[in-house]
Amino acid sequence: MQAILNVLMAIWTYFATNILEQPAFMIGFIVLIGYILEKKPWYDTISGFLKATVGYFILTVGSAGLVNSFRPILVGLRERFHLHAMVTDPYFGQNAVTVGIMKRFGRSFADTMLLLLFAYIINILLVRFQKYTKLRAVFTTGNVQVQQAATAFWLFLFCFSKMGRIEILVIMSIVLGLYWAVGSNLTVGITQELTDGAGFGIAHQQMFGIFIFAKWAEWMEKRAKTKGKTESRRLEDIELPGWLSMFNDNMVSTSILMIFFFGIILIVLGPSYLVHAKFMKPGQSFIFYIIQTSLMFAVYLAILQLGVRTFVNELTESFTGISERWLPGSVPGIDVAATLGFGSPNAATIGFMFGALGQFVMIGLLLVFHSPTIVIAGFIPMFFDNAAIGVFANNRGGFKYAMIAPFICGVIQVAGSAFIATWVGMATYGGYLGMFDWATLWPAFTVIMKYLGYIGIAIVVIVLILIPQLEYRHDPDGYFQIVKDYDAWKESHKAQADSAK
Ligand code: ASC
Repeated sequence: MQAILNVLMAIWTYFATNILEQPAFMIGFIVLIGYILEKKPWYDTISGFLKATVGYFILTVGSAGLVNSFRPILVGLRERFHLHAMVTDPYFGQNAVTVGIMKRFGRSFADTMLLLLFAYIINILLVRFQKYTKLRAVFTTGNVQVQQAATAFWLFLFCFSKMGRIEILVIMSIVLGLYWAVGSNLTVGITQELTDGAGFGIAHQQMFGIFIFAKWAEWMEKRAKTKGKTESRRLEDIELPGWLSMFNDNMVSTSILMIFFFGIILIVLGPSYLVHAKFMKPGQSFIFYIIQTSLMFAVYLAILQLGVRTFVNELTESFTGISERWLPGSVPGIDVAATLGFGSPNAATIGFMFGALGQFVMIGLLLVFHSPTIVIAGFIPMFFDNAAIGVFANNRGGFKYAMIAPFICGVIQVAGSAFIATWVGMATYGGYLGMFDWATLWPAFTVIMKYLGYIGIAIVVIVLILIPQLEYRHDPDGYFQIVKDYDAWKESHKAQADSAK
């Protein structure tokens, strides 16, 4: 028996580390299997697999390029000013858990693979029994699942430090599996509308945030319209006149905005620090260093968007194979970066800038009020959360919300992360995940579970289960149609909207 279990575990570990945690292969294999089920010719199947995998790898090159170039610059602020500060970044957070969990709770983090397995199975079962659960999305971004499992492990141990290994594993798997399924499901409708039916949802770390800000923008805009105010147009519908027209071009606007944005940060860091920290070569021109660094932002953003264009069609076409056979009415949840290839490309840049502004304002407040934890804004939450929220808020409400929503998000990201990381003791280990859901929803779960114990767990589970039910009730006819037949959904939705006018 033990031997069989060991073999199964080895197979799972192989799958998890090589495929699940490498979303490019995960998406590639989903396309491969989808085309096989659709009985496509073998050469189309192989082409689809390669295009999807290569496309996703291109997306990863873009997003890793952004992270690797700009994270050190922001983290540099900590070193330059000798701050004892915690960095909000999923990898710093994961590191803090790996280092701290033994010291703080006397537990090792070796069960992550099991946690991933159970939570993943729960996610798939929830979608399989969709008739009852109303859940439509399977999480496929394994790299972020590991970070979330690590953070959740700490939060659960903080609430239930005496709980045994198995109990905690079971409870965590249920809550995390539900969070993945429910969060990703929340994004399905708005992502279908943004992408005009590309057939995916988001599987990342700000799914609740995106849903809330998208709906908020839509609601605010509707309310403004009924009051007869002028509408907030979408960024892509605005044609700037005269010299401002240069901002109509996404590559140009991103470059200019980033030269200002990173220019200021790099000047604050100063050339001597930059040379000392090996960012700049001795003797290199500071001005050209600033320009080049800032322009790389536009380069990586363009790469990221190329990646999205490369794989999305394959994914859209092939997933019907899987959904028809195995998981009817479902879509895959994928990396949030994929949404940055849709809507207005300028919305991503603007969302990032305003999110950063919100984060800096909140960091200023932490300093002014002598918060026990000072936050250094990590690049990943600053960019990926706010860029995506900018894209969605612009798509549903208009350009005003592409600024306001990320600004509010930035403030909350820093405040929520500082609160939770200080309270549960992760701040001491230098990092916290920092993305929107982990600065809001998960701290709320933690408060509920810490004070209400098992009843708290029950409340969290029930709330998560109820969310898709409420969504379904809101629109029982369109709820599954929007994934099964987007064009038909669009037709009937348009007819409804017209008759409401
Ligand atoms: C994360 C994380 C990353 C990025 C990436 C964005 O949360 O861990 O590596 O965002 O997924 O494309």
